[in-house]
Amino acid sequence: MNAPQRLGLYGGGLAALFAVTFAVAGAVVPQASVDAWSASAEAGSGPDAMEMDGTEMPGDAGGHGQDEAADADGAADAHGSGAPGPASVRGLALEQDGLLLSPVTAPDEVGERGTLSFSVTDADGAAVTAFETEHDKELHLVVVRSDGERFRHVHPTMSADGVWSIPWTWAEPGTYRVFTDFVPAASGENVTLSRAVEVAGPVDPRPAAAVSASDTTGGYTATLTGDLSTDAESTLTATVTRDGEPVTGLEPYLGAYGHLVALRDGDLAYLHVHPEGDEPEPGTRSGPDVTFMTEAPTSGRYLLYLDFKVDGDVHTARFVVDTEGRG
Ligand SMILES: [Cu+2]
Repeated sequence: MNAPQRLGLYGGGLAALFAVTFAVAGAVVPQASVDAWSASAEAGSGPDAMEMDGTEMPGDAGGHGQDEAADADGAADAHGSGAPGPASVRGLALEQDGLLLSPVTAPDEVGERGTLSFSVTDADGAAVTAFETEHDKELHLVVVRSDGERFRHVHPTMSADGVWSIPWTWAEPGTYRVFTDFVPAASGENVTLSRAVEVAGPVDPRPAAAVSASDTTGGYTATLTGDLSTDAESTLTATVTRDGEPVTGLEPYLGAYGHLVALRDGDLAYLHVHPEGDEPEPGTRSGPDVTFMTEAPTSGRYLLYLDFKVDGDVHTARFVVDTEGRG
């Protein structure tokens, strides 16, 4: 197939796909999310290439946006016009660097116990089985509803043939974004792939996220200080307290004393965040502060999720932050 024909097919497929998406999810997905996911798909990936035969890749030019995003960490790598800002935008497509996220299998209905599973495939359609350990795990799975609710960050296990799975139950209906964050051994470069998954049922989406730098969960209060900047990497510090007293018993979790996931409100673009400081030794304790470095790709509102571990339990606090700086 030549390029124009192929593009035509993708175009038709996309039009049909989004028509269905609107019909199914129009009531539950913020329009901004749909627009952004659509724009992302048009810019970068053929969402249905994978289902057809697992081998047909988007055209060479098609993945350009993702390439730039992936390279953005590497500074002066010029890809010509339309280069995004210095911060990387990830996770808006099921393809990056020639790797594809397979369709996600999960329970069909709310409350149904089952398994969530998927694989990562290479350009030949073969499942990738060699991953590097990053933040203590070979693959991080983040699942969140399009309105930022029902966040989960978990770690599935991989079978010998490259199928990742984890026991799964949906607590509420809605449109979910399923992110996989990993480093394939072949490239050593971090990749974030995602897909949307629909869970049928009536949805009562949360109102627009209000800015909030503090959250209480499981008796612990986490408060975020520092500015999220579009101009440069900046430092964000989460401080954990209980009954007003600083918590100094934070346990190592995922190679740090906490793990932060940052998503752009509206399209759930996935930011790269890294903890500051050396990896803690097992058995050590820290707190009440945990410090992270990140940079926002655009001005606007971001949803931040902090996982921290105390007395063997992992808690997740959510913050809603607007960027500082230009814009
Ligand atoms: Cu993880």
